Amino acid sequence: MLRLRARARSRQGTARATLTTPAAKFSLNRRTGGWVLHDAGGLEVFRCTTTDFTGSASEFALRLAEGESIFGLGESSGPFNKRGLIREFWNADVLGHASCIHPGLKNLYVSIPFALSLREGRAGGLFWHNPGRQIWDIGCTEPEEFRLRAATGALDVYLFLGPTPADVVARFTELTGRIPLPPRWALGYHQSRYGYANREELEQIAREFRRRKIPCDALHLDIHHMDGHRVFTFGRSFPRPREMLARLARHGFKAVAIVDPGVKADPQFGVLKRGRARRAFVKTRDGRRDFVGKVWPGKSLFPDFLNPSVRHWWAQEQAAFQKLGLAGIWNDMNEPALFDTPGKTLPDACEHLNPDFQAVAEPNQPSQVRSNRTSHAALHNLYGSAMAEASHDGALLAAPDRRPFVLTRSGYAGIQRHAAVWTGDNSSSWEHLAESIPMLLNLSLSGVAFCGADVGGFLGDCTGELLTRWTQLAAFTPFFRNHANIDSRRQEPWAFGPRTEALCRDAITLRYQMLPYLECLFAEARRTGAPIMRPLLWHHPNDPAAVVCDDQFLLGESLLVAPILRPGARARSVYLPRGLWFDFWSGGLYEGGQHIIAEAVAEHIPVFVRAGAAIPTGTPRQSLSGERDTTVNLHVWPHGRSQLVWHEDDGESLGYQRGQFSTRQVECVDRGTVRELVLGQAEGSFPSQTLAWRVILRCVRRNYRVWVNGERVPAEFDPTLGICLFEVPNRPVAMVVRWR
Ligand code: MIG
Repeated sequence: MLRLRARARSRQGTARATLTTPAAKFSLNRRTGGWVLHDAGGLEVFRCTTTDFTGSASEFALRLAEGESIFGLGESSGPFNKRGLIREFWNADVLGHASCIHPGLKNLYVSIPFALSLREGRAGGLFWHNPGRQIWDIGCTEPEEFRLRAATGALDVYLFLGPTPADVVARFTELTGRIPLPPRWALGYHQSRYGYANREELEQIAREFRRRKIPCDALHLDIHHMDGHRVFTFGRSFPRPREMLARLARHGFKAVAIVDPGVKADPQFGVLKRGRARRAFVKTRDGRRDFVGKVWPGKSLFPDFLNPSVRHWWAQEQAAFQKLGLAGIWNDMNEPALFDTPGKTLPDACEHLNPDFQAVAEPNQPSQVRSNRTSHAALHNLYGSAMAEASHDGALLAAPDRRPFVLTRSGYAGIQRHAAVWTGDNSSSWEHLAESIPMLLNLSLSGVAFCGADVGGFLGDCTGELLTRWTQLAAFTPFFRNHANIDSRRQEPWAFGPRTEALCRDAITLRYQMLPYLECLFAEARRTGAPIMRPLLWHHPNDPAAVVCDDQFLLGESLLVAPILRPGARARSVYLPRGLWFDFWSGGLYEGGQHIIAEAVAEHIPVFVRAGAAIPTGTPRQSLSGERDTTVNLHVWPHGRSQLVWHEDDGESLGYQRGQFSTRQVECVDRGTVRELVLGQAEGSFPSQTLAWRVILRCVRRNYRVWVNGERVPAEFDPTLGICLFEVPNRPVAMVVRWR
């Protein structure tokens, strides 16, 4: 609302106040606290019927229009459309959160009180910036009423205009921030397990990947590496960690170590001593004593990450640890999760002294948290985000020009600025495989573009078929990590025999081939806030069948992924939105705007390509460290047009933040008999490493004559593959490639 005021004409009568901008009109009834937001066309975006800020809690209610759907809300289990449900924002450790195990589960590890409303193809957004407990009754009690309540704190609400979902999310992420570019290796495949118990086991896993030629870039160290669960340590089962990490690095493996917030209450422990000396820990309700609670290390103290000097101290501690050769940090239990308190987190009355935390990215927002003393209850949902920010800072202290990789379980709106998010303890079940799709789509719509679920499922025992289908799906999700619980059966790609291994290898290899496309999508997410993994409604908000679709997703604009979600499935129904689509595997052409039946072969899941797409791909490799490709494949599909921003940078330094990247528009134009690929002039100061484009015209039946800026180049036709292939030297000038 404040943002609206900045450019608005306002009129304040006694009973009504209105704000008018070229884009919208907001009118407030001061007697009832009700308000209405209309867009420029006079259409209602939100109507608030009552507002109540008497007392310490605040509350307001919106009217739900007929056919209105509500998406976003950060991380949640259950259906994609949240209308009809009650959701709570209170970060908590929930074991096995699939809705079949926990029907009606209301809260999870990440709280993002942001709603994307969609009605008749028009989107609007709402964010209630308040990190205390919130309860949203989204048409559950009253089918046409969306009631929002917070237990503490201010009524600090932001409204975002569409008309498209992309407009809303662009504005929401303008406020809360967009993802930084991850290091390139982090886009590869990660392998984890709770826990690789010792150095030999970890090194054996690394050897197996290389021996079996399964691409892998990262190995995760769960709590077993520590000395008695003391944070930032390596215990005796991982001797000479520096040498171990260097050795893994030589074989192309980055190591990511878990870091939980609890600091063991061991008076001899350096981290504890230094933290105490700095008064770094969350206090009990009287504000004088350090709060002590139980978690993995036993009795533990909890760093007060909401305080900037504590974040700085933690960053230093982490940097010293990371300098051993750790490429990434994995923040777990940072809701924070406690074992023995009634609420399984810090008690509400615990005190934070001098909290000062910029929860939203936009400077000069009045909503920044700042005071002398605040109860934990008022700030609870920020604890995870504040820890992730400290971790991100720590990574930068350890290596000032290297892109941090931080993975977090807990967070609040804006978490994407500091960490990737994984969806915590799911289970090895088909239900949870299916549920990971709406979960990741809603997280993505809430600004968290870099997200993923534990591949294969965390709790329980996976099967070869489930692992295969999960790996085939997750190869198309932004964060791609296989992880399993301590008492689950082994879940590495080879754990279920050679057939599963081969299928998983193929899926992971395909991921590596897709890397250039993925990099473009990450760059787009950074530039505009657009999710990498998108619901169909992102590009088809006016198509009711696309809007409800929660068992398929788009990877960028061009790929439609329709995973196999049932054991033994021989086929599945796939909804293709309007337009023409190609079967990615067979090249078959389909008319969209209908459901089709796709065959479910074991080798891959159904994937479709939008007609006219251009998809850059690379050579498969075992890991992403090392030289990048000098030739980029550009697969061009017929019968349509498309646009993509090609992005290139060094993949590891922060140079891109200083403008050291290069981009160019890649446009496919269909002029009937003549087709064109227009490569815009390269922009930006990063010298392109690409020497040539290998253009692959897909689904063609004959050879073509090809011109690059008017000059003929030779092309080759492969009738069995149905492709026509030619090379275009990569020059920074604009190029028009034409074929007929
Ligand atoms: O109490 O570190 O979600 O990924 O393997 C469980 C052990 C603590 C929970 C995480 C999971 C991790 C596990 N952790």
